[in-house]
Amino acid sequence: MTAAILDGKKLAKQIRDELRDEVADFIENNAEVPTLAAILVGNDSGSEVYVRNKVTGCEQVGMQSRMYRLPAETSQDELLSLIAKLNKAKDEPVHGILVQLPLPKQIDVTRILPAVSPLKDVDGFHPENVGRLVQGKPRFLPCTPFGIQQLLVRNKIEIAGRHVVVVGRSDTVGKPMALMLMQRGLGGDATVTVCHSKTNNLPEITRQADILIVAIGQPKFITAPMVKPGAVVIDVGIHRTGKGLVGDVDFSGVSRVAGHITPVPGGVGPLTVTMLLVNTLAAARLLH
Ligand code: BQF
Repeated sequence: MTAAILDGKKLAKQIRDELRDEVADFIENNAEVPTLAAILVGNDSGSEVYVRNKVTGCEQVGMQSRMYRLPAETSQDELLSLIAKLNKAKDEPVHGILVQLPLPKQIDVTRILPAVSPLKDVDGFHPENVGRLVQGKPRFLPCTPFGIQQLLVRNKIEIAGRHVVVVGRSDTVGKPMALMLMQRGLGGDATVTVCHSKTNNLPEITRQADILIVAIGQPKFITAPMVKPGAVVIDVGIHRTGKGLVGDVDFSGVSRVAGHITPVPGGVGPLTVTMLLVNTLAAARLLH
């Protein structure tokens, strides 16, 4: 068997095409351009690329963005005061605010995420928005899980009733992904198992997955024997190596057993950025 590629780049382009029309409508009806504020603290090279992808994405769909670059030695209070200013943003509109992660170590992320207005929290990381997701009334869905859910739904991959195994339990990907897929209704109704670095007999569990979602942060961690023949494999990992980007999945081995697989690059990544744009338009609507 050789797996069908789930093309995230192509779907991202399609969703951006849809968004461009919706953004144009919004501007016509509200005389205001949906605007994203992106805060980058320090100069981590990955983060630089990610923020640039987001700014470029805004341009592509006709939204505005403002980038706030703070030096690596910025204090927590300095960051909090910029966020407070953007929360208000009276004279010039800011509809969505994102603080690029990870943050330098002098800043406690658990102090920063609750400081972003929950109505502008386009990453969906504010505790109120996390709580809403848990209770089945989401406001902003976290971008990576949102993108993965769209990839499955729009490729007509059955989710309801199937066994999804999520490998990784981060607050940004694994945890919200599990919640979204176990939710009732479209894009949900799955049976979800969450595994992580301390799970015993991991291959025994991953082999039971109809849909295997991997966000464990270790290059080529999932190998062919860990995958059930015909399974759908979603690779969230991104690792820079001498031979380019690789994911958490050993693509060449796993694509021989899986039914569907996402590539790296061009799989989940472009969708993560695109769902941020979707959330920014949603934030602009929320504030009108
Ligand atoms: C692609 C991210 C880890 C930690 C913080 C396109 C992106 C990546 C890959 C991108 C990511 C990863 C982002 C590709 C944003 C995804 O073509 O494969 C886009 O920009 N991402 C982030 O903002 O923070 C992260 C991963």
